[in-house]
Amino acid sequence: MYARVKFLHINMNSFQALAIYVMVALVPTSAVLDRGMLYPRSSESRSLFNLDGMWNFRVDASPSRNDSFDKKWYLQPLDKTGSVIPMPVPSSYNDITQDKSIRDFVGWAWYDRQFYTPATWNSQRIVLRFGSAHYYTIVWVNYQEVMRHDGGHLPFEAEVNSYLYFDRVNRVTVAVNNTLTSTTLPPGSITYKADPNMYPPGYFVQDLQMDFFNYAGIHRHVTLYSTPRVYVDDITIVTDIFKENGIVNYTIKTGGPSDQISLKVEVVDKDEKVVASSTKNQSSLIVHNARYWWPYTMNPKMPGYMYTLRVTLVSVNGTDVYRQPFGIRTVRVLGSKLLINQDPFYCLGVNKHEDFDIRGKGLDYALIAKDFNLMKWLGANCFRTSHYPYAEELMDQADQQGIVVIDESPGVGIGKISKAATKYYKLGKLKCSKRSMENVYFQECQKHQPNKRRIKEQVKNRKKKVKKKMKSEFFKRDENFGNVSLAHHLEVMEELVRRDKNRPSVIIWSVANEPATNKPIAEPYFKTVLNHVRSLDLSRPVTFVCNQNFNNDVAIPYVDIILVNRYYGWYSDTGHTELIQRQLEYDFRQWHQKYAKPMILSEYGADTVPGIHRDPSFVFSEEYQVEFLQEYHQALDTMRRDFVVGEMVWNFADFMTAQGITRVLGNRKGIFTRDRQPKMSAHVLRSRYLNIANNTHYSNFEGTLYFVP
Ligand code: BDP
Repeated sequence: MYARVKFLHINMNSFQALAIYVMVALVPTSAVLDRGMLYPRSSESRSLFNLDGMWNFRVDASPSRNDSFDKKWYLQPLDKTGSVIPMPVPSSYNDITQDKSIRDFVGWAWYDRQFYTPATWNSQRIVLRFGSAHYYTIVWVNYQEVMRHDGGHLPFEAEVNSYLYFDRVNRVTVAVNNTLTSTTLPPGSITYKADPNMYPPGYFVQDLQMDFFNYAGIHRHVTLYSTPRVYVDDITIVTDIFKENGIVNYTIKTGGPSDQISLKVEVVDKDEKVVASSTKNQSSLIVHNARYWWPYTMNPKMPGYMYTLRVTLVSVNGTDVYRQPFGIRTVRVLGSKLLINQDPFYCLGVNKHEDFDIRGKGLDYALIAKDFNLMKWLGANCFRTSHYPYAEELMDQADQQGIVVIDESPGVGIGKISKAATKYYKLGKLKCSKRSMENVYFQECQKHQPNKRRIKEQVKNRKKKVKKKMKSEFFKRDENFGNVSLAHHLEVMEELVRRDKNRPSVIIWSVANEPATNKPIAEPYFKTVLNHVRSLDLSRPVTFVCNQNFNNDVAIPYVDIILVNRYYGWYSDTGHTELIQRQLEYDFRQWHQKYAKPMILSEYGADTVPGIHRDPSFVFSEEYQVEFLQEYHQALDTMRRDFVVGEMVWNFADFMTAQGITRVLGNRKGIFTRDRQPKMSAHVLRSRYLNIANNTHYSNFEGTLYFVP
């Protein structure tokens, strides 16, 4: 990572200025992540072998949910442990069968399959990689454990050479557990129903703190790939612009035995022309007359221009070639503006979900293509990966098509904290100054939370009642702001940055959605998470998505840009569209007055059942959704030339949720149905987005390129 510096206003010619700029820009300012998670790409030195397809599948529905481990299912073919069914990979397993107990299953689900390793890979390094699996995953190859991974939505991999056979068939076994607890991301909880008159022994339910179906399984590609023994492990690219030139700051990490190696690093344009090169593992390259990466609404003629950093590593062990796509662009928050390549950007946005019939959250190329076509049809130039990181194959489309992404972690609904923990937090505060709590929150928490002896000492002098409560509630750690949660959150953010840091489409990191940032403990927690992400990547603004109020939120001081979700006229003052403008404007102006940071309305929406019509409008009708959105638009129009830099409708499409009395087959706030047909609101939003894209004076958008109905 590199220090970002402002342009130097000194009298010199532009080449001198550029040279100085590059020198200053090269100062490393943050710890580079310890290892890489490059997307598996074939090259003259690398091969891929895809393990997608039909796997064997069975769930461990034993009352303890642990029979499979007691009986060591991982030491035998899965079909020897009981009856298996075919299960597609990638896909969620929930909606594949006719069996309700599989749809709603909570616990360990098991997969296995056989494969052969290409004999030509014998002398290569071989890696087994999962694009994602929900959530806690253990992987065995030929009955030996090779890796564990905590959390869904992000890739994990391990070198598997020593586990593989080249002369006979191999087996990969996967156990994946979708249980959500107070320390997972997203958090949730398991409630045991104790009343023997009403429930059978051991009956439990999974409670969610999120509004989407808890789809589970192996959701993305499973890939076996080969590299030479000495290989390109990681590439970090941070770009800058200087007049018409692009500056490509890069760092290469290599892996394997540290033999003598030599590197060739080349910037290659779309015509395969090498436009800059170096032989160093860390340097700054200048691309003269660069083509910048632009969102398609800011440069419809050449949106999403991608270069390739071609890295060739030569060692006595052979040659490795890796081609990393990247774009040349900058993102800056300046006053109340959000700038891309120094030009103000206005987000005409949608919030999405990875969600579709049958495959649930499983990777689906047809759906990705359709959704990008729909976003373009709509005139949307921006989406948020609500509420977790999306597939790499989907993110590639955002890069290539020039659609901007707010990249969000799975930190959705962080909010549960027991009364005892709140009390304990306050108790801790008495001992440590506020300052030390904030600065060394991590260490302080370690002192405070898991240390029973210390807690015991402190509660000794307190009333018996409090002591009892603290013991029973607090030691269960039934809250989301504890040390375990924080450590996991930091790790997940590292995984996300590691995966997506080179994507030009990603302009903002969002660490969470709607956490309880009205609670005092949220301040050190989010300060720690936000600052950690900043330390990993100084080149993008960092934020979380907030649903608290300007007068009670404790974490907004630590963000670069304010994202707020609002449901005036839906969850409050239901049906009263006439109040929306007043309420939204008052609210947003208060935030702005207090913090003077740019703002995005990151969610607003109303459930709408397609085909239901009411005039005058009535909740759930298509007319209500249209009227509701239009009221928001009027309020946004009074602020968008000022400090509001974006709007994102909730939601792009209807999506599945848990069963509940407020959801009729899922959340219906989509402007498209779940099968991607437009409601009336989609046409209204399209007209607005295309008009703004055509008429904005903020961008260098030229002429009328879109049909405006
Ligand atoms: C917001 C949440 C989102 C929900 C939405 C809703 O961020 O996940 O789906 O409300 O209730 O608060 O529709």
